[in-house]
This record gives sequence, C-alpha cells and structure tokens, in this order.
Amino acid sequence: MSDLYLLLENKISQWRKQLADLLENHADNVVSNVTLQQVLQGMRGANAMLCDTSSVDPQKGLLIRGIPLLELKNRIPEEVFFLLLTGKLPDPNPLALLQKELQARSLIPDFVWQLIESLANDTPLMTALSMAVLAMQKDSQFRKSFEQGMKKEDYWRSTLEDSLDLVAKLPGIAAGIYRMKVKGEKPITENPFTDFAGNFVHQLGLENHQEMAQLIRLLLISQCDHEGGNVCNLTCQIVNSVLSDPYYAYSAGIQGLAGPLHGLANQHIVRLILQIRDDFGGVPNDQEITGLVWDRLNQRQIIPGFGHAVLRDRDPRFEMLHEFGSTHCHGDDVFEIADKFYRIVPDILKKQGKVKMPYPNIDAISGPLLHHFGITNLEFYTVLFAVSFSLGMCAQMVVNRALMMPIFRPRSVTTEQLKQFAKHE
Ligand code: NMX
Ligand code: MLT
Repeated sequence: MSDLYLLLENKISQWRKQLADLLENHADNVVSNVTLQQVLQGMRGANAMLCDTSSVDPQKGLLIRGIPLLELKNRIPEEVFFLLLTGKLPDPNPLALLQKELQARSLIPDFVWQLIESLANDTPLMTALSMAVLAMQKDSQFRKSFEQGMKKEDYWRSTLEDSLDLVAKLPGIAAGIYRMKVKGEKPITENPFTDFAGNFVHQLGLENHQEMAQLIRLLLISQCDHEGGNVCNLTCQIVNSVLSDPYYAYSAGIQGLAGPLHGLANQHIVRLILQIRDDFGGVPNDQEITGLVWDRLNQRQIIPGFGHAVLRDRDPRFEMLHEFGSTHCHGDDVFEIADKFYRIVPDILKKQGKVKMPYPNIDAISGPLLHHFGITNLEFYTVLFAVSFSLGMCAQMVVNRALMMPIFRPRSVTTEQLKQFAKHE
C-alpha cells in the first residue's frame, strides 16, 4: 500500500497548496448567492461546499475526477476507487496492490455475523447494514490514532486506513446480510478472487456468475459517487467533519440513503412494477401505463426513479445500465415494464409541467436488472447502492481530512429574519 500512500502524499501537498493560494488571494470572491427561495427549498443549487472526487453537470451527468462516467464503463470498481482517491487511474502495478490490499482486509469479524443473526427477521436490510458498520466502529484506526494524539496533518492517513477496511468489508457484509436475512443461509466468507465484483457475486451465492459479475461491476461503478451535495454524502461528510470516524460517518450517510426520495426509490419502482404486473396479469399496453401514471400524479404520489435535484437531462448512469438490460433481459416482464416507463413517463411529466427533470434516474433501472438476475428481495437494491456509494463517500472523507477542512456549520435563519431581509430589498 505504500504506493498509494506515496502518490497521495504527493497529491495532497499540491492540493493543499492550491487551496491555500485560493484562500490567500481570493477569500472574498462570491461563489454563490443564497436566495430566500433556496433557504426554503432545500438549498437547491447553492454552491456551498468543496468536492473534487466527482461533479454532476446538469446536462452531461456524472464526471468522476473530470472523466465522464461512460468513458469508465469498462473499468473495474477498484480502478474507479483509485481514481476517486487520487485523481488518477492506476497503472497495473498499483492496481494489483490495491486489489491485494482489499482482499487482505475483507475478513468480516464474527461479532458482525452474531449481530446480524440476532436481529429481528423484519429488520430492514439497510438497518442491518448500518448496524453492522456501527458494530465495527470500535476498531476504527482514526478513533485510536486521535486518542493517541495524532496531528491534524495526518488525519487523512487513518481515515484512509478505516476507508480501506470499510470498502473491503462492505460487499462481504452486504452479501452476508442477503444470505442470512433473505435466504436463511450461512454467509459465504471465503473470497477466492482478486476481483472485487467477482468476490461479491461469489459471496452472494448467485448463479449466472459471469453476467451477474458484469452487472455488479457496472452498478458499483455507476453508483460510486454523485458529487458532495446528495443527502447521503453530505450527511457523511458533515458527520466526519467533527472528526467522528469513518464508521460513524458512513453509517450516518447511508441512513440518509434509506429514504424514498433517495436510495429507496430503486426498491419502490420495482414494487410498483410488480403491482402493475399483478393487476394487469402481465405487461400492460402503453395506454394502460399512461393512465396509471396520470392516476398516480393526480393523487400527488411520486413516480419513483424519475426526476433529479441536479440533473436536467438524461442520466448517463441510467443509459449505461439500460443498454446492459436491453442486451441481457429480453422477455423479462419486469424489465419490459421498466422499459415502457422509460419511454412513456418523460412525456407525461413534461406535459404535467412540474418536474424539472422528466427522465429516469439510475434508480429506475438498477432494481429491474437485479430482479432479472434473481435478486427478488427489493430491499437489497438499496443495500447494493450503499456498498457502491462507499467508494465515493470514503474517498471524499480522505480528501476532506487531507485538505484539513473544518467542521461544517452553516447558519440558520428564523422566519422573522427572513421577513427583515424581505423588507430591506
Ligand atoms: N414524481 C412525482 N412528482 C415529482 C417527481 C416524481 N418522480 N419528481 C419531482 N416531483 C415533483 C416534486 O415533488 C415537486 O412537487 P411540488 O411542487 O408539489 O412540491 C415538483 O415535482 C418539482 O420538483 P423538482 O424540483 O423537479 O425535484 P426536487 O429537486 O424537489 O426533487 C427528487 C428531486 C429526486 C427528490 C424528485 O424528483 C423525486 O422525488 N423523484 C422520485 C424519487 C427518486 O427517484 N429518487 C431518487 C433520486 C436519485 N437517487 O439516486 O437518489
Ligand atoms: C444520485 O445518485 O442521483 C443521488 O445521490 C441524488 C443526488 O445526486 O442528489
């Protein structure tokens, strides 16, 4: 791992210098004005935090360290993690070292299995994942090093240690949760492959290994990061900013992911599709889909998997996975209904005129694909999202601690103060 540390040391001194120069010479430059509307509407569009691991262009979608996602579609998750961390794709040697390192750190402690075993059967899988992560918090290197007087310049090192442990263990934990809580079987603990996605599929105990590994690889890449402001990552970074360790911060972040407007949308769209399939006894025609979408909208219900807070055009993550589905999921009712939604819903949302982004986001497709490959427990889709997001969340924590960012602490205003602002206009 010394290669990754050396590369990061080098990069970090450049990153620190860049920011110090900016602060010294441009501290008062205005990056964004916050309007009264933004205060009342979820700070939408307010540029108020730094994130270099990735950015989201409203038209082009996700760029990982400046590289459009679609250009990375043939990469493996370990390469993307290296890119998120360092800003550079790895050469074969450092990649092999990172893979070896992740494999070596992937053993899950027994107390995690005991905890999962002890949970009530109806515990949501996202709760189980979050609890498993919290159970491992006692082993945080960051927490121990901090208690031993680690200096601020070195915070990133033990953040990286915890991050490598988390990233290495999360697929095994998620797979174990799936096997124990969904299948009622024992976790598969050995991981014979150096390939991260391959091991994940092996530990899930799934058939159709090759295609499934390709899907998992695509999901891990496409769901790895989405700049800093999404609820999951923002929560994680806020918690980490007070030097709560990466276990606390990641666990807090994924609790944000577990909401219907965020990561739960990937379960909810499949639930809706299955309901439709039952009601219509198969795949409904276009007219029937149009009717039921309008019915939902008229009842002020959400169409899961559509819309976005930042994107204003098609989500390249959706496009990438949809292409995979078009090749691999022929004749699958669930995929066909998802496909009809993709073709029909945007025009309806445009006609309705409320939603700013009428196209499907990634959550409209990840679930239908997993369903096709036999993962019929819908809750697991969000768990997989959380595993994928760990790549970006961990990379962002390492970078933020490397940049010695202070605690997040914006001000709030009262309605009375807003009225005063309004008067002074
Ligand atoms: N179905 C129905 N109504 C919607 C939808 C949708 N898919 N998307 C937005 N709207 C409504 C929204 O509730 C708001 O209504 P109102 O004025 O009555 O409050 C109006 O359209 C304008 O919303 P936007 O400004 O377009 O969206 P916003 O930035 O507030 O929210 C989402 C973004 C993603 C929360 C929203 O589009 C949504 O709820 N989508 C469905 C859930 C979903 O797919 N979430 C996953 C997002 C991606 N992810 O991976 O996390
Ligand atoms: C996403 O992946 O689309 C999200 O994390 C939601 C967002 O970017 O706001």
